[in-house]
Amino acid sequence: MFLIKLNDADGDGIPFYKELELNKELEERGYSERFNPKENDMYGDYDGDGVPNSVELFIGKDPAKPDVLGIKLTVAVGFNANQTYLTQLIKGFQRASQVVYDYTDGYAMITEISIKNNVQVGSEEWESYMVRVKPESNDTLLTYHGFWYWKWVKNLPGKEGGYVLLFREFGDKTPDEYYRGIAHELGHFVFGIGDEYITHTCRYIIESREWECISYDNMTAELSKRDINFIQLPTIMNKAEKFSELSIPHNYQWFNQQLYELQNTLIQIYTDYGWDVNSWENFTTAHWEIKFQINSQGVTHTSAWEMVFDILSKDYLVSFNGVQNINAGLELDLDFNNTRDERLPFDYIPRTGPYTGVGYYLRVLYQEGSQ
Ligand SMILES: [Ca+2]
Ligand SMILES: [Ca+2]
Ligand SMILES: [Ca+2]
Ligand SMILES: [Ca+2]
Ligand SMILES: [Zn+2]
Repeated sequence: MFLIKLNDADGDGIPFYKELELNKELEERGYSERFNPKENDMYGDYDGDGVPNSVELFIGKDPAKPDVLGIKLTVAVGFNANQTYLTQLIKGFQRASQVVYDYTDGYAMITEISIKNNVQVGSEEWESYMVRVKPESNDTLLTYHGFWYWKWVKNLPGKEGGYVLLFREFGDKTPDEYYRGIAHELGHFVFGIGDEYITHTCRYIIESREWECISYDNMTAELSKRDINFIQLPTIMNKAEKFSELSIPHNYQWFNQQLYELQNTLIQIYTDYGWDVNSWENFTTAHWEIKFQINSQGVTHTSAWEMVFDILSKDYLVSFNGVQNINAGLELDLDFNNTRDERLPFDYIPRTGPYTGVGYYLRVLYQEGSQ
């Protein structure tokens, strides 16, 4: 007991010598804030990556180096949710945080949600939240304007138009059960990644007033009728319930090769259904066709991980979907060689996990509303 007191006089759980060590690091990196051996530094965020000092130490990150993105979300609940539902909603975000931490291989997590209960759907207040939970059930979750998370972060005009739409229930699942779906939507909202369960070949159906895109489930079924086995991408942007990781360059090598080899069969199948298709490229993923800029240079045809790497890494400024020059300012070391990676390491294979229970550290701010 006596020893512990000596080493951590301020009681913030960070040993005295560690605070001095971190201060040296902060100084070297040019940050102005310092740990104070006489004061509680738990809640500070001296490297500005969005994750509090104590959380970084608990999960094995560095509080003096921007090495994990802390995502902060505001959430409006469009009905008078009871305690049980609010608990399920919070659990949903805790678990979603862990899925995001997994698919970014430890480089992003949700650090804070500000929930307001009982907000009138469609009101001006409703539209001032990044995530909106509608009172009804639905069989799909939606993101309006991928990447617009950064409009909110930068407080840009028109940010209200970009948001994540959740529902009281997704199918018959409550948020604590559909958290993988939330993590998929944050893939769109925060990182600008596109879907990998559908192609970019879509058409407008006048009768139903809906867009229809060729999906890989449909393609799988059509090909299986012809005894052809089709392999889908093993990614969370394809099937959130089944897969946990993001696509890498290698995935697209074999996936697009497969489309190329099946080109004639696919063109025949979908031409018969009235689609205007003439090349394997019509069957590539919605994500693959995303166009964005890095340091003002146009980029297209990349895997999800390459895009996420550029957004997170301080070497690049990413512009996409009307949001200019975004970068989370992090230093990534995905190959663990103690040197910051300048690009996604060649032949990078996403890690399983990490599972550090980061959801436990989610900070929840709660406000009761009245309609
Ligand atoms: Ca201290
Ligand atoms: Ca921090
Ligand atoms: Ca850090
Ligand atoms: Ca992972
Ligand atoms: Zn999606």
